[in-house]
Parts: sequence; structure tokens; C-alpha cells
Amino acid sequence: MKPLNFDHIAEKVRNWGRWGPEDQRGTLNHIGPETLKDAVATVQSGKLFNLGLNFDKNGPQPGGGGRFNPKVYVTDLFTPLNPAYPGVVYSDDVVHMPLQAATQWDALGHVHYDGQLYNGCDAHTTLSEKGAAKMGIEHLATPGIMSRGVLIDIARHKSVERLPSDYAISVDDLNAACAATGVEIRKGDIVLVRTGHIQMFTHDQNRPGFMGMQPGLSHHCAEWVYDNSLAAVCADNMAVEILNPEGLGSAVPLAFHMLCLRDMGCPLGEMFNLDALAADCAEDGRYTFLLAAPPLAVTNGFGSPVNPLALK
Ligand code: UVW
Repeated sequence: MKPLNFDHIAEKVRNWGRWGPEDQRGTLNHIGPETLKDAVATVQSGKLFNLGLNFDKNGPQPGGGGRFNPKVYVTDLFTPLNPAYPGVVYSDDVVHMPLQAATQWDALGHVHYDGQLYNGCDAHTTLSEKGAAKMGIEHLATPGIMSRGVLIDIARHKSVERLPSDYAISVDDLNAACAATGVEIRKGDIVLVRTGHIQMFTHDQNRPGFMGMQPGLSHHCAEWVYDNSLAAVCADNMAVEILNPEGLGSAVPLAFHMLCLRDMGCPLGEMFNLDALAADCAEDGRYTFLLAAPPLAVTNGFGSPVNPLALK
């Protein structure tokens, strides 16, 4: 069985053709010069927050599947630039990592169903071992991802450290948390949803727990994303959406992913560490900021690591 109302929501939120038949940027098209000027205008305290996890062998991946934690190798160490002056040296390194290892963006080609990607692209002629010939992450990297960021702290709104792993965030939750913090969503905003679930990794070091069943957005929230003309949605869990046996066992697992990436063309940001930012927002009552989260322009990539920055 498909998740409730899946086909109806998919039809409503499908943006195919909205920005032209060749478009590969989806809802990032909602970000215009006015959005960016608005985003800059939110900066008041000058406080800067890094929302990224570190990329190293102690990352959030428990192993299994194709995803593992980054492996860094030093390839040059104390290498002289000129043998005549051995005290003047450089060091280099190499990283071997899945693009999905830690804090990351999903490209529009990351998931699909019924043989088609965003904008009606044929999956079988577009995707191959060489990656995504269309809808790759490089199309989100130019000019990059920057906008007004809005924190929606559902965990704090519910007065808990972390939402329980079976909690499906509803549209009512999103609206109530925005109302309680005086936030009005604007076209082109990038919404950051805080569940508290990342503490399962950052505090408990429970990697299987972090990657397993988790709280997140219900697939019904895709309509809210569409109605509010958001540019992107990010969260502090692995999947942005709820992962539960019911959803994973349905005919469309990862339904929110499918609706956002494939139908709407809305990029998803995962494993954003929102705790320090959230504490500051709760302290000064300001939940909007300048968000800079440029993906790497990995040609044909299904995703990209990112080191998002929020400037308040
Ligand atoms: C999958 O698990 C397929 O996707 P994501 O990492 O985007 O949640």
C-alpha cells in the first residue's frame, strides 16, 4: 500500500516544467536577489554557527551497505618544496568517503520512482554507474545554496531533549512551532527542522540507533513545503523524514524524499547539527538567519558533503 494520499500529494506538488524543461535546480529557483537581501538583513548579532559534523573515521556511519566513515590518508608529510632547503616543506592528504557519509545534501537524482526523476527525466537513460547525467549535485552548486534560514525547533516546542524515535512531525507541529516563535515563512526560505535525534550520535555515540528508526517529517509535510514555496528542507536526523517500519514497508518507502526530490525538485539536507544554533535561538528569540550551505560541485554526484554555516 502507498502512504496515505501519496498520489494526490505527488500530483499537487509536482513542479515539472515550472522552471522550464531543462531545469535541474528545482525549488532553489525560489531564491532570488530579494530573498538573499532579506537573508542578509536577518544578521544582527554576528554570531556564527557551524552546523556540520566532522568528516573522519569517528563519523556517524555504523558500517554496512555502501556507506562508511571517511578514511583520510596522508600522502605527503614534511615533503621539501626544494631539496636544497629541506626545512621548507608541505603536507598533503587524500580522503576516501561516501558523499553521504555525514552532513550532506541529496541531489535531485538521489531517489526516484516509476522510472522518472524530477522534471520527467527518464531514469534509465539518465542514471548509470557514472552517476546522474542529469539532476546531479553540481547543478545545485552553481551559484550555490544560500538563503534565509529558519529554524523550526520541534523538540524544544514539545519541551523534550529529543523526539521519540516513532514521532512523525505533522503540518500542525510545524505551524504551531512557527507561531510560538513568531516566525513567518517566506518564499525561498530554507527550513531547518530540529528533532534532537542527532544527540543519539553526538552524545550517546549510538551509531546504529542514530541511523535506525528515527523521528522526522511525515510525508504530508511535503504539501506544506510546497505551499510555502520553500527552497530546501534540512534536519538533524539522517533522513529528514520519519523512518518507521510502516513507512519503510509501504509501496513507497521514503515517501517524503520521493515527493520532495522527485516530484517537487526540493533538495534535502541531512545530519545538520542544530543544537548550538537552537540554544542561541531560544536565548535571543530570533529563529531566522543567513544560511550558507554550498554543496561541492561533484559532477554527476547523487549528493555532497556540506559544512553549513548560519550567521545570526
Ligand atoms: C537513503 O537512505 C536512501 O537516503 P538518505 O540518506 O537521503 O536518507
